[in-house]
Amino acid sequence: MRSGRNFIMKLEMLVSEKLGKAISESSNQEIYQALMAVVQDMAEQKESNEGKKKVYYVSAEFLIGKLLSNNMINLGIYEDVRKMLAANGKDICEIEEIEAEPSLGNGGLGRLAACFLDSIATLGYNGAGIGLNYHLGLFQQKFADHMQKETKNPWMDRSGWLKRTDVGFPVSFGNLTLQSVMYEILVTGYGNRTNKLQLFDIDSVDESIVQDGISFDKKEIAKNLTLFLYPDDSDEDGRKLRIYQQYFMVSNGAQLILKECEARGCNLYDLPDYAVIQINDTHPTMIIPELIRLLIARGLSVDDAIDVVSRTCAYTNHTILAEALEKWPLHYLQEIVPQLVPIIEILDDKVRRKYADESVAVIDRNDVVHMAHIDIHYGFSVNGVAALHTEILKETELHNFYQLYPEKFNNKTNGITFRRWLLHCNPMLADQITEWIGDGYKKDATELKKLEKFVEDEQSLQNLLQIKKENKHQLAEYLRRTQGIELNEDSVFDIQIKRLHEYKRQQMNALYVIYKYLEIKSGKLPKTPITVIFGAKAAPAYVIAKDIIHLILCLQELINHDPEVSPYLNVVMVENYNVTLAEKLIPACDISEQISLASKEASGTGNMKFMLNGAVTLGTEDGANVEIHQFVGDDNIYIFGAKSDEVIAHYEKSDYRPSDYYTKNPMIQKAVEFITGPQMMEIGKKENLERLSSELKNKDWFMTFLDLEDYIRTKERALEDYTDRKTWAKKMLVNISNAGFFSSDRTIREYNQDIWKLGD
Ligand code: GLG
Repeated sequence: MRSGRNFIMKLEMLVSEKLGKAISESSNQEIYQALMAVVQDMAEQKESNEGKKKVYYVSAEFLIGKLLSNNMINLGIYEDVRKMLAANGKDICEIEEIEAEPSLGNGGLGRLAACFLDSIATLGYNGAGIGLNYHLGLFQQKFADHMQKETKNPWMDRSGWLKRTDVGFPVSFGNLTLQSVMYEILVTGYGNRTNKLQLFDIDSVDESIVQDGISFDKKEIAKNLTLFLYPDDSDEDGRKLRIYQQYFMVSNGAQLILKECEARGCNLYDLPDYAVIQINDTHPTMIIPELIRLLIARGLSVDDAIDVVSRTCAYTNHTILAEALEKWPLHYLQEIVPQLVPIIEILDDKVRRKYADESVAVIDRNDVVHMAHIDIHYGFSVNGVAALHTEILKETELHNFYQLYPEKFNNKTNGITFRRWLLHCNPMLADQITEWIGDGYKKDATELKKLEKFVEDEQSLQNLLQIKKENKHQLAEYLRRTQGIELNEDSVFDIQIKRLHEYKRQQMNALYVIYKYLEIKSGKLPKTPITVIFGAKAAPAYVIAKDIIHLILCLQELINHDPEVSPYLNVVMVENYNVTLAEKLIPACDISEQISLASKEASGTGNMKFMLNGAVTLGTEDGANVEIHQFVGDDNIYIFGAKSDEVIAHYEKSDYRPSDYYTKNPMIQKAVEFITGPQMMEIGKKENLERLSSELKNKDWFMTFLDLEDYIRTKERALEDYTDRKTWAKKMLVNISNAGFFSSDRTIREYNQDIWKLGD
């Protein structure tokens, strides 16, 4: 049993044993390794749920973040380890920094998968994640000449959590067969059980084939298969490589699932009693035909195999953007996975016999395979990730499918793990909350509601402001040390951190910055200085997204060096935005920018993390912002812009013309012209700035100009309100106290109740 001093002494003994010497005489690197080993041992001792039925969460991404501290929190030893290290003259924060963040994800979809693994383990469910082990991960972002440059991110040498197993399977492609090897990362739940993230790989991967940033020979499959997450798919070889990766992931997953279920007594016909497979977006869709193929090979009839698989698989849709709803030319599949083609043809044929509607076909008239259509016809559940998103799927994007299968559609509003996104990243706030309402909220997040009774209490509000101030200070220190960035700690921190995409509209925020710059130049000074902070990676082949980064970096250069403006306005773009940076930025945020074009952001999860940490949202009625708005009420959120109905109507009628707004509104005109004006041209590159400006003026596919005026007005109102510190602190508190719904524990309970039905 653990108890105060005794436990700390025991910890010290365990760690020194691993070190083979005293902690005080060891380097941080050595201590990191030793602590990791101790944590692994403790995690392994936790039992895992070996119940009959198991959920397999199959996903191309798991953006798990650093593991040491998070695991120590979940094991309940963090505080004791901190004290033990301090007594030996060591700082836990410095040791945390040794660890490299696993680079196995890109954005919200991957981070959601990681939060889900945490909650599945915490709730004691029998489950595992299945994915790929990308050696060089998603690229690492560097800035040079005000541009994004990509380099490889060899995270594995500096992490250490991956354990090689002796499990592996043969995976055959049209022209080669590869033998896989499975790696595991333990997932420790909060005070509960341990599950596993199982990542497949091959031994023949050759990191040395990567030259010049992130380019490599895309045809050398045996050497490149698991090098990168989302290799550039702007050419055919890149697209084919993605199919190789996806099939490799699901064939391994399918073989593992069947092996495990058979070992637990499954006779294959009763597979749905032993397994439920959650297909995370369309990347793992081929698991459906692959499982059917494997079951037929084990003696099931085609119809039985299809029936069994259809009752085992469930699909989550994360976006309505066409680019993410994957479609593969049949001839690619014929070349890479010929064994699946006859099965996909049967799946198509069955659909065609039943439904005349061409729009729901699996293989369309141009011989293109629609992956999401396979999921919907041959899975038993289709869920969206926020209430509005699910409604849009039902009423618009997947309406024809909804009419066929209304019973399959359901909503599961996303959530986040409060262990990482409060207890770990904001210990000061977590301690304060515990002091106010006890620590029941750590297990039952809805208890945060109890905080509302402090909303009229001066001292409590003061404390909250003080914590925010301290977190801003810590962020400033961190960014100074790691990126050489200077922040004005007395300014409002207005933060937009997320992947770079036109629909998320970082360009709109950049236009606000230009507006504000011009205002200040004309003598209208803000009452409180403002720092607009961005963090975002752009996909390497996404030209306009990279142009937007260029614009932001040029603005940063111009504004921060302008002595007239920089005391009032600063722009900061952090380099290589990742989970580790998010953990520092979110607790320090005042205004959370969630400004996607309504209907386009399926949910967003950053919005929830900010809310939980006492930032106030400035956002559109999009994704989970809608639900945040409902919880906190009009006074505690800043909502602006067109609603999703209006936006969808514009798309349907194709009647949105950016020029209508641009020519009529001098303020928009001035801001847009600034992009290609002399000051920007002096700093930036003509080609990029002109391309971006012309894209906005002529296309503006995500309707920046439609919302720009309202955005600026609303942001100004928020900044004005910020000056009344007490009223602002109330808004912060209301946000924190209403964040409970957005715990991923709630989301996972719902998945289990409605979809997985795991039992105990
Ligand atoms: C998607 C969406 C986000 C969503 C996330 C998790 O774009 O809105 O929050 O999945 O469901 N590709 C993504 O990151």
